[in-house]
Amino acid sequence: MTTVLKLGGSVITEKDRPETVDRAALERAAAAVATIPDRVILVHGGGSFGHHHAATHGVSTTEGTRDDDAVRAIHGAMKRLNGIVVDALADAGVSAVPVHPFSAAHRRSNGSLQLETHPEAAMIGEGFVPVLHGDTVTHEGIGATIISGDELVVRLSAGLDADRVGVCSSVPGVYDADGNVLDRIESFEDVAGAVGESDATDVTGGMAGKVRELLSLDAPAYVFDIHGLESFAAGGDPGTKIG
Ligand code: IP8
Repeated sequence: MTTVLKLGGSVITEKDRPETVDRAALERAAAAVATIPDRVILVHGGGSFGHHHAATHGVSTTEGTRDDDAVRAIHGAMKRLNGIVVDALADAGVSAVPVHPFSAAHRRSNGSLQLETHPEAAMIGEGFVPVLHGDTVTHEGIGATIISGDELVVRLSAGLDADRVGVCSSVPGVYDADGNVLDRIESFEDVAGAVGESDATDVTGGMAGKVRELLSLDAPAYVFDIHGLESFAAGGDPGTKIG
């Protein structure tokens, strides 16, 4: 069994305070990850590290930059957060190793992502837990753009033939128009009116983008918050099941 799990940036950081980690949440998440019996690939989002710098420099998944200072600022912040996450996982007993998408991926001019998953397959085969993160990536024709953790989750899940996908976010699941958590989403049309748009400093698309990308997977995906993470780790069905 292979599990791909994203820890949302808004879960492990304090999103309104630049470059501030939510230690309690990160340690809780790391302890839960340590209990997952499957082979695991982790991805984490940008939270108050990446999004802050991306917004400052006007960079998004489609708005590129050729300003190398901007690339270093965004990538550097994400590497700092990745180091903190990897260390917390290691302290919890997880064989975590860092993987930086900027050095492993790029976009073609049409926006399609080029990312080999053989290195991650080899890592999990050897017992390591690769930990990737939302990042900036070179984008042919427009310099560099942002790659979201959600896009990485989708690519890794497909490339590694994942059996289960988890997205631990700041909300307990995907809400319907009345504010109730949906148990299951089988098509985007079911929820298009309810999932809304992203907030101002989230440059990668918020819940609508997540749902769209997760629906494209063969494996079942779950969106849940930190309170659902232990259940997901134990094989349960927390939050909203997508697909
Ligand atoms: O928080 C975005 O990743 P996400 C990462 O998963 C950056 O959307 C660099 C803004």
